[in-house]
Amino acid sequence: AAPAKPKATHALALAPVGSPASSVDGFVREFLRELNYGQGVALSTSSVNDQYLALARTVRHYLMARWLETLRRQAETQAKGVAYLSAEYLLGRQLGNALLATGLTEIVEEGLGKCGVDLAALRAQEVEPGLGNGGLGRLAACFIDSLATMSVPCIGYGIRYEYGIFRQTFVEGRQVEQADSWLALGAPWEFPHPEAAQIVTFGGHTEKYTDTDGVERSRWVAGWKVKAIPYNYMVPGYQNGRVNTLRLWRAQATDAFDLKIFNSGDYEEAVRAQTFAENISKVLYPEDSTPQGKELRLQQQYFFVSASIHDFVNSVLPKDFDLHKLPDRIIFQLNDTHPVIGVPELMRVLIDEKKMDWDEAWAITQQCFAYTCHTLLPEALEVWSVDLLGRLLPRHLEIIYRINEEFLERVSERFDGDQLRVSRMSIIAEHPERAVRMAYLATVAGAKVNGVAELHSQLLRDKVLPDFDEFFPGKFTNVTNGVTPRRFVRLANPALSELITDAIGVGWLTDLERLRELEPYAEDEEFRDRFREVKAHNKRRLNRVLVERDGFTVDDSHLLDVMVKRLHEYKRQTLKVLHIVTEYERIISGEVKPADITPRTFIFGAKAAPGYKIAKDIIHLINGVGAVVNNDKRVEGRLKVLFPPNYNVTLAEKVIPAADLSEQISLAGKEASGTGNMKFALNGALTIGTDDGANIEIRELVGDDNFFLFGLLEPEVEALYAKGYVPSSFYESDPSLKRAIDLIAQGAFSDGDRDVFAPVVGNLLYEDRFMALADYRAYIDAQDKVGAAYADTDAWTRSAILNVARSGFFSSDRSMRHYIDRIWHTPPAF
Ligand code: Z16
Repeated sequence: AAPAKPKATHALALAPVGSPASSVDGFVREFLRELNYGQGVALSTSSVNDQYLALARTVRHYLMARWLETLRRQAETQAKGVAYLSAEYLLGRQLGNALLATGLTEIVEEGLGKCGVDLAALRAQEVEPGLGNGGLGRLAACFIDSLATMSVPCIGYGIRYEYGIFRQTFVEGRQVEQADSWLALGAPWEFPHPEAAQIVTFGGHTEKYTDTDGVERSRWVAGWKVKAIPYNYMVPGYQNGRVNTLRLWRAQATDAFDLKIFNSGDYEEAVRAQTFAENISKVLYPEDSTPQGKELRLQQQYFFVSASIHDFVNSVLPKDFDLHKLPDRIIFQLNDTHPVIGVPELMRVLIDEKKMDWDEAWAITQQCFAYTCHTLLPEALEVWSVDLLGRLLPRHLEIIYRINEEFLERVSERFDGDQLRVSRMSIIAEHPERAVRMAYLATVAGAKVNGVAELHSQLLRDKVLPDFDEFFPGKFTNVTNGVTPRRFVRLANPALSELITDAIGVGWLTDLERLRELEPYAEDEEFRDRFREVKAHNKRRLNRVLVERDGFTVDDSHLLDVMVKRLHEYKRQTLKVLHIVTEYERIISGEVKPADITPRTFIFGAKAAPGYKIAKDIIHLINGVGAVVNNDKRVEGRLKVLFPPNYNVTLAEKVIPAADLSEQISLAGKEASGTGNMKFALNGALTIGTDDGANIEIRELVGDDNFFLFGLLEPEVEALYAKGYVPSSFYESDPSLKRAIDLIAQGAFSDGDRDVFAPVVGNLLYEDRFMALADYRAYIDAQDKVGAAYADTDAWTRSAILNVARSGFFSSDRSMRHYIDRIWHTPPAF
């Protein structure tokens, strides 16, 4: 059954006994108490950070009674819930969301005002927890927000990295990474519970023994261990009285440093074990989509998954819980392959620790996991060498071997000893080295496997795992991603939110399909004026942020053309650069007069994985192009290229609401879904995009007239690869492409130095894995249409309004409803 619509009741009516009074004076009292007694400072001498910490703690008090009540009811009802297992949560700032969830924003603003404190300044003081890379981590954050808002029991499990995604700076246009010390000024949102630590073991060997019941068993004699300390975070629903939990683990040494060695003077040796253990949760791996097979990464994965499963089985569940009923109580959702080691871990817990027999344990395990795949890139599908896995987790390797053996036996039986098929489907790859294919393990163990957009799910089924689809009919499914409208519409775009509410009333924030009611307003001239004023307002707001942050200015008369996402070749930031260079070349060659083009500001935001050389070169190139274009008098200020460093959730919340044009230009078939694309459409930007990922669904919904489609289709991409793709032939046959590439090659954006960008140029001409040159002509033509369309202000605004009105589908509440109904079977609890 479809879960009931969450109620958007006003928070004031819900304040339970024991929570601070929801009045301005009540708030002021609480705030000053936190400042004086919590921070130990007087208002008159307090720093902005003191005030921020005191405010955060005050706001969190308002959620406390609801959190405790949620936990109490969960313990009482034992309702089925979700354990979301994710190595990443890209949460964004917490204060604004907590204020929105409690409905306290106005009271707080007024109360702080009485103290002479500016809420905006305190908001700006928060350092966002950047515990994720990009789409996958942000998706996890959106999903837990939606589950809390829909009153569905969920516990998010992950890692409390001491350092999140690196802080990006540019030095002479090149990316330089800095450690992200997000905890340095205090962590007011977390609740550490060292007393509830779990022990996680690694290494050693396995041995056979005869148990007291006479049964032959395997046991793991581990070589070393670390402590996992849980840090709890509140996940408040939107004004519905529910607060779920996010539990992130920190690694700590089981023993304090060796005092004897310390006293002997060898200080480094004395803390060696400590340093080693604590490295496990030290820093987030900065790879998006292309993980590195590093041992520490596998340690991180097992560390958080093992701690989480033990925590759930031994601490969350009641003492007398019958583990045969585990599937009625929990579903572990695997966010990509990162937590898939949880499959053999649950088997080990059930068999070795709870003494279940194999078949029983396997039947339970298969009902307790579901797996979401987020990519198709072969280099992104995680594989762990048998050598490493056997060294770090010998018992798990044994279990994986047996799962594989029994699985392949069934395959062989079903397909008459078809050995080719058996080796294709083996969880263990033999080449180039023996290795465990984590996606296969997840697929065999998971009750369901889903992709993240229609096209992606279809390709997953047809191209990546066709044998498995045949073997497990009904296991594969699609759930198109979504984004939370609380953060990405209400918090990020208050002006648009107010306009929407004025038009269609309240309630849409938890029932986003209601945005459809805006459709008729596209024809309303006054509404269009107000809509345009909202955009202009958001551009001015962005201007203020960028002036202060980077010294950049944004002109609100310019078309704001935005490409923000991780730097990756498949996403094709180079194609965007080729467009900008083409426009620039048209001007300096005299082909067009600056006054005749639509003035545009291009905004980039992108971090490159520190070891991804070509991606870093592309960042350098964008900055090089910007430096030249922005300073060339001949351009007359009609083109501007801005690349604010350190794009993150906080900046996204300012950039997206200001955008006119959303760049979603990945090579067809390569972007699993994209979620930025949804945020832009919901904020009234038009998309220029390929037939890829969720772009396809966006276009179907908003309509062809309100979307700029270009480029090869996925089957055409495949055909071109098959036929043999020669990028230089496009360069030779398209003079405008040739001029753009030649400008870069000749050093026009590197002070005449032809070497600096030679790797980028060479890559494009002689490799171009993602066919930027093949799509260049179509892209330029589509961009010319964009420029012309923007000149018709009324028609553009109509399209922008229709983008908002028709994008309600992309609420993560809808994604969650699909998971709940088709995969998890976890109805709202209360
Ligand atoms: C990631 O962010 C994604 C895929 C992946 O394998 C690893 C990481 Cl860290 C992204 C996809 O690239 C993107 O298309 C998708 O929208 C997002 O995951 C959420 O599903």
